Amino acid sequence: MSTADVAHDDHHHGAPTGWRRWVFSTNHKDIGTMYLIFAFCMLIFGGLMAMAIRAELIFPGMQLLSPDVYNNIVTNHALVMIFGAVMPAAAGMANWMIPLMIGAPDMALPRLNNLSFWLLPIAAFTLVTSMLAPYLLDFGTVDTGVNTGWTIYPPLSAKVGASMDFLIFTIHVLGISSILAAINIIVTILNLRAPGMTMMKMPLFVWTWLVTAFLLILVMPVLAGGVTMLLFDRHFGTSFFDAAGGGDPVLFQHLFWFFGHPEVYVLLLPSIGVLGMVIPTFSRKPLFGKTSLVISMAILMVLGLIVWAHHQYTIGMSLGTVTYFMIGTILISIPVGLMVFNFIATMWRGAMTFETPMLFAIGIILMFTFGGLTGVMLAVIPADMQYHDSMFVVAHFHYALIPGALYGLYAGVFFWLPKWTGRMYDEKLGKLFFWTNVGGFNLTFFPQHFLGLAGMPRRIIDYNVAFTEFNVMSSIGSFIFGISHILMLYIIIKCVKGQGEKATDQVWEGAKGLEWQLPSPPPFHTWATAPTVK
Ligand code: CU1
Repeated sequence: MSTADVAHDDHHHGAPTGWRRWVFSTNHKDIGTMYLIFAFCMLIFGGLMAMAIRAELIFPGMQLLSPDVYNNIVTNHALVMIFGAVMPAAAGMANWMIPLMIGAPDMALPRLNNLSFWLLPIAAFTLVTSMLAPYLLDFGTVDTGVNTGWTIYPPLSAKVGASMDFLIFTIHVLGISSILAAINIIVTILNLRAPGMTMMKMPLFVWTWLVTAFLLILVMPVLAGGVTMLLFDRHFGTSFFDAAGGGDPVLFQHLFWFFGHPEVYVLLLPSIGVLGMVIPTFSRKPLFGKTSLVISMAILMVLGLIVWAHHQYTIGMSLGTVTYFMIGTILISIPVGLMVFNFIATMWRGAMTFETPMLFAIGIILMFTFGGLTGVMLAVIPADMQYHDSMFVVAHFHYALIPGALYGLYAGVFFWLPKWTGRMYDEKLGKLFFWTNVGGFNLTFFPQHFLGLAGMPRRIIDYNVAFTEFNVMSSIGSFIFGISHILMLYIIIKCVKGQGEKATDQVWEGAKGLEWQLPSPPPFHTWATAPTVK
């Protein structure tokens, strides 16, 4: 039996049905689907929190929230989007596509795969418990909710009530889930490739996930260690981060950002992998310089691990130290610039068409590059002394992460929806979604650059009346941006329900002749013709 035949046997031999099919699933497609559904729910949850933030900030003064509730929402918006929406959505795509792309029958460790997913709803539950702790629990402490921001720096995080303990537990569970999923992906890629599928023949999406998985294994334990030390400081009498006991709160910042900076690449790289599939397809040309893309990624990974303290220029490091971190950070623009160049060179003189996935892909190149340029601004020490903790930083990282991570995932959803559901999505609605979403996004975050440069601090519920106009624009943009996702949900539901025209085996005519991105067994059409989800 060839690997292709095995792949079609997913649901034979008494595989569980009904709810058992999902709860006990060891099938990579079903688990991938659950990841994607979970991620979309978290996207809506995190998005509603973002809209609450923007509703509060639409005018100066306090209209809706108290400062503690506002800070609690700011913290959890970030955590939910990063750990609940982007990472699980990327993991869902990895589950669906990696075995198919390398000709494997399933993930290498299917039961571990099941565990990795089902830890997520548990983490979501403890995260919501943490959010509601101030209202539900009384452990003899005055609990404000986690009002520290997602970076949970001590000494403030050492003083928060029980909600902080729930959050630390949530981070532990999320960390276990990510590490297990990363191990599974690495083992699958290294051991389960079909004969003839050499490493350099692997599609870029598989490569990006291999690098992402290694990054996760390298940095998640550091975050877990950091929050464990914080837990010990809080309850077991240690003083890792307490100056009064001989500790140093800045140590936590180092541990956090040793995780936090590579985490940006964890969010980013799977989307770069989607670009590597989408741009050649709609340019009708092979990917330009795939080897150099893989090498760039390796360089990006190494550099990404040694630049963390650019988030901490203001803590009073020596001039030599900050200079090192500045130069390292600016060096990152070389591999990233090379990637952008490769994608543009792929499009160059191609027979391009502009279906929804391609619109998002081009949007990523334009807007993510813009976010990269403000990143270079922030990397420059004297400039950062001015921009630090301002709305400029908020604008910068949303330009990096929404195009860089979210739009790559949207491109992937529209690119692969026909494969997943067997139906073509409504192209007109897809384009409408793209334009409303991109319009809303830019209206939300572009004005925030000016707010930051003018001195509006981030993470503060109120602001000077001089900042009103740009905040009104930003809030209106965020409502357009948020509401546009109802359209995305509608488009997806239509496909899942089997409405719309049937997808062909090929789906994208532009993928014809691009065998380089397809494994020999199984051929492109076999994994399309046996979708698990009807
Ligand atoms: Cu960073």
